[in-house]
Amino acid sequence: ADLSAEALGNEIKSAPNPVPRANDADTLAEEILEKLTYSVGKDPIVARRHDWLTATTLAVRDRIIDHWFATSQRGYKESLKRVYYLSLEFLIGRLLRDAISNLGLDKTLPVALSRYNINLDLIELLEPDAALGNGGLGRLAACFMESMASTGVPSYGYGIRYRHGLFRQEIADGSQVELPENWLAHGNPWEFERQEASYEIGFGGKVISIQEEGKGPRQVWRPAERLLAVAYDVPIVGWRAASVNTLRLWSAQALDPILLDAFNSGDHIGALREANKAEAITQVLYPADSHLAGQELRLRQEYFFSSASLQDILRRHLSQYPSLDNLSDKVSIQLNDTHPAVSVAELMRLLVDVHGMDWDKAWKITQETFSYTNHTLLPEALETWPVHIFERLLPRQMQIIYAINAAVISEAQGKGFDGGKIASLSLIDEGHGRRVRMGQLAFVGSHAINGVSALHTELMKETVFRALHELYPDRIQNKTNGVTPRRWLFQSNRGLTKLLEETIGPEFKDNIDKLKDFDRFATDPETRKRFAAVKLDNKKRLAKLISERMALNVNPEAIFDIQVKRIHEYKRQLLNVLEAVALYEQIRSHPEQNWTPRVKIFAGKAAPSYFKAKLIIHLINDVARVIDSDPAVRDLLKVVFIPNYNVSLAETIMPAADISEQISTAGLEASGTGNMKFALNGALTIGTLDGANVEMLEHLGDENIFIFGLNADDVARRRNDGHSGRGIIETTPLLKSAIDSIASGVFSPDEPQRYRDLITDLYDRDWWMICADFDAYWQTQRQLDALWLDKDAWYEKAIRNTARMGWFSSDRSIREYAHDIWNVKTLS
Ligand code: B1H
Ligand code: IMP
Repeated sequence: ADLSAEALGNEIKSAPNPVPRANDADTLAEEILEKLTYSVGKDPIVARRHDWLTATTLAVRDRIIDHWFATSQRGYKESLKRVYYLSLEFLIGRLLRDAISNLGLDKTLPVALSRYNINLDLIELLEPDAALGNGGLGRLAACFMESMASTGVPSYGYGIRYRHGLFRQEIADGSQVELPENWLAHGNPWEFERQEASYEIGFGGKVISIQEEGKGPRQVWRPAERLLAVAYDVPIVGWRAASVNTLRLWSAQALDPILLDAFNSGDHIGALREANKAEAITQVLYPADSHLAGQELRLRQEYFFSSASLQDILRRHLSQYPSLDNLSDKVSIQLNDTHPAVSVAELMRLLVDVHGMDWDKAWKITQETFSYTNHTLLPEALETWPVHIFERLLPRQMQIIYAINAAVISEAQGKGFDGGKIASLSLIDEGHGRRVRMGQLAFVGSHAINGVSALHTELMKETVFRALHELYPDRIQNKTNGVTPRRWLFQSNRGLTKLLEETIGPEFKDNIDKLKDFDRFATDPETRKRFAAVKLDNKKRLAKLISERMALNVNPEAIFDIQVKRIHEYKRQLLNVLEAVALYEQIRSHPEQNWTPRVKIFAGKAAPSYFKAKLIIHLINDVARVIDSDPAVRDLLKVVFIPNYNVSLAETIMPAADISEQISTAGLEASGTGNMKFALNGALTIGTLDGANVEMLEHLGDENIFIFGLNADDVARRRNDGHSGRGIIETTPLLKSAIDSIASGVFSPDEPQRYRDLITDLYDRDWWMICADFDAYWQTQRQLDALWLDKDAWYEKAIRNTARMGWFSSDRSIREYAHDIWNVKTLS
């Protein structure tokens, strides 16, 4: 492969402006037919729905490409600073609806397709859901890409083109089963392979010191293994095609086998083994959310995509500017968590060893270029790597980390830091068999470090980064997360979008702050009625999906109480299911009472190796089955676990919720973004004072959100005082009875001991404060039951939720990053 900057097309300094295409249905229909015929190669009389999807995608894609070139060229012509978002995860989901809506084709395209008797709503369901991420962190990266395109931030996302994204989940006999996911099976019409944009990536080997005349020694890394990173580009189109940015995903490829020594010596099999080893790097996404896998292959993934991205960034910079001296004026690199943190050492290596820059200057440029977002404080998710693995895989980068560490430590000593503080800010953890701390590395290599909600940012300063914050008090800042209203309101809730247009007018589509105008409709009886009708419609759609996928009927008139997110102990699905069991028992023992019908809906994946999370899934399914087979209760309470939660399923679920469950143990959910999607669509939140819930409370007003339980300080204090659940269980009859039922096998008669581990945890430790918060949670749920009976009051609050959630748009987050961290202008 030709790796040189010169070989990559820098000659084109300008190009003619693309001729704008007509957007009428006739033109679109013609273009789709043309694609079907000449690109898909199908005669319309035999074309299947999938062929029509491909043809439609290609026709839409052409329109994006025109804008794409315009955006890139503007970047060059105006010498704009570019933002690079480095993330090991981009949970983008389906792209067709997004593209159609952002290009403004959502009225005409369905008409065009109807000429061929094709229904857009049906064929779009055939698009695979690109699940190149686990959960919130990956979806945030996807919302940010769309918002950067919408607000006109010249930017690139860099990540990995996993051959297999997050596993598909099935439920068999109540348990999670993981099946491989194969999103590329039918090809991917959104991507463009760029064989010409490929870079060599090395691993292992040794570092040699070369003495050059008149200069100091120069370090040269001679890797033992080498492979290629090949680029695949996906265009990301912003709202009204304001701009089109690039998501560049790297795929690993063996170096041309002819170049391999093994091949030269006739060892074909050996050469192929090398090829397989190389390609293994981008085979699969690690499926543990907020938990460190710790395998060597993961570190290889991290370095692989970091190095390829940095080489590409430097190549692009040098194609435009004479040197790297002005790199930080023209480049901002955002590290999405510590997964790309090795970039700090790699950029130093490229600047110093490869481009011959002196160390101090390189360090200054590095810090000015990088910024780092922290997404979790959970100890089990903080990335550290054994020094011996790091050293073996990345010997030069390890040397660089030692050198950086020495400088930081001497700075801290100069300021009189004691041994304890030095140990805690050091890039090397000496306590656990010597490990490299990626958080500390990302921190010291960046000029700005941010948390993802106000509470989380304060906790960062007090906990993991306490010592570094004392040393560099100006670096940590907050950037509260957001979600894109295009996907999470306009596309997924067309009924509500229409109602908004007809009440407050269409301006909110370009300025989401205008949603506030909806507030004064909260007391209007007509609007309430229409809002309720939209909600019911969305609930019917979800009910239909549940009935089709699970052969289960749910009543759309009941409260839809929904918790969808990764299954994790700290997110406390167990608290929710305990409440369901307690409610079940109450309904059984007091059938005469006027119970409010409820459907409790769960969905979410557990990491395949996370035993307790999988046990919680099993419990939810067991409870669902028992309740459903009880004729005395099943019309009043239903528990449903919908398999295989993903972005597309979320698009149907979010608009259909009456109650949104955001009940993490306070202090542990960094932000949450599902909370924002639900509230934007008019669900009422039951939640703890955690993550962005705290700021939602401020924006919504405390009468419009249902907060319960311990706060983060309470949790920390109780944990310190050796809290356990036993005493609480003994004095809380509802809780005790629910736990006893589970423990005695009421829900698992075939295996009465199945949930023993969960029960023991509650009694002995209650680490997640489930017992501690149970009563407050129960009471708050009953308050919601009562409110449901007063539909006027309910929908007034629901409407105010939608009206007041505009601030949680990811456009607002991106404008803050652009202004406070990246120093780039936005269009609006
Ligand atoms: C979040 C992760 C995460 N925080 C490690 N941390 C991973 C950590 O594969 N891994 O090794 C994967 C993911 N994900 C989430 O980020 C937070 O828990 C949410 O609270 C937050 O809303 C989201 C986006 O900031
Ligand atoms: P890259 O920056 O090399 O990845 O180029 C991506 C796209 O940017 C190209 O397809 C062009 O549309 C545009 N581009 C690249 N180089 C130039 C240039 O020198 N002037 C204007 N546009 C350019």
